[in-house]
Amino acid sequence: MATEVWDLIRGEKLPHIWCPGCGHGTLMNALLRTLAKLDVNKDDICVVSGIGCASRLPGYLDFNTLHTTHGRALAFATGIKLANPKLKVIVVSGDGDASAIGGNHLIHAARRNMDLTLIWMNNNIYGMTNGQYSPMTPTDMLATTSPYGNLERNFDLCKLVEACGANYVARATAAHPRNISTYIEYALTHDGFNFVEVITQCPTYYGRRNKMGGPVEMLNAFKANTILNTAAAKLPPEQVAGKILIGEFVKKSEPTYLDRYEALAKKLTGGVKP
Ligand SMILES: Cc1ncc(C[n+]2csc(CCOP(=O)(O)OP(=O)(O)O)c2C)c(N)n1
Ligand code: SF4
Repeated sequence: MATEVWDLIRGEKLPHIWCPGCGHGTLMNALLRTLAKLDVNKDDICVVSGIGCASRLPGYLDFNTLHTTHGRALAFATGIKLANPKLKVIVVSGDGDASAIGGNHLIHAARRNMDLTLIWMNNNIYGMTNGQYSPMTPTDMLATTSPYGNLERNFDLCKLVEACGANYVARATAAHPRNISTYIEYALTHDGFNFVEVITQCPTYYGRRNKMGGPVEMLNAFKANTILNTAAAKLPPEQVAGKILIGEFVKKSEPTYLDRYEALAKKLTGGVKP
């Protein structure tokens, strides 16, 4: 029997904590539909998170789930995967969680090409703690900790993860739910470090403070400012400048950490299980 989305939700945990119009809900919807389509066995999946609005997601999913400490989800997930390589381990994280306090874990999980899927919800702000700027808040934008405009520069985490050596890197926005599902499906069916960035809207802290309108206006802005990377490659740079690039940036099948680990174990034991 085909899996229904409702079968994958912990109904008793609802209502969820997210504000009306929060983009994290769109991501959860796309993730659930993809897992239902793949007809996964619940016991084979483990979803791990750190702390933040984004990181509350696993609590609503009826799988093995682990809500850990801020920034450390990838470290816990690495341990889970090494202890039980048969599990499909999915990490969900916010921009603060994975690019600030958890940035070092991200670099090394991607460098190892560790067999994990990281779904990264980038809403350009620390939502849960009332809107401090994050490493993803663009210069000059307002936050509770940058009331006169952010002095820092944000950066492209997809490029960082690519440089670290991940097997798969893709980006979509909450205005592109079909792309989110396509990229998550690929990530969940391939080995190595799979990174899917989803740009989400935080109307409560980022949108309101920066006078971007409500969730609908923020989603329309994502749509209006987005270009697929394959289309962008055919355009002159001035037409791409300032746009959000979405698409699949890296798609390769280099040996993963577990490939190397298993090869070494075989070499040392001659294939005989201790
Ligand atoms: C060690 C530690 N430092 C700081 C915090 C406070 N804290 C909780 S959530 C959070 C930011 C979450 O932001 P993000 O990861 O961008 O997710 P969002 O809430 O925007 O979805 C912070 C700073 C914490 N819980 N633990
Ligand atoms: S504060 Fe922002 S990120 Fe958190 S639930 Fe509300 S809209 Fe979403």
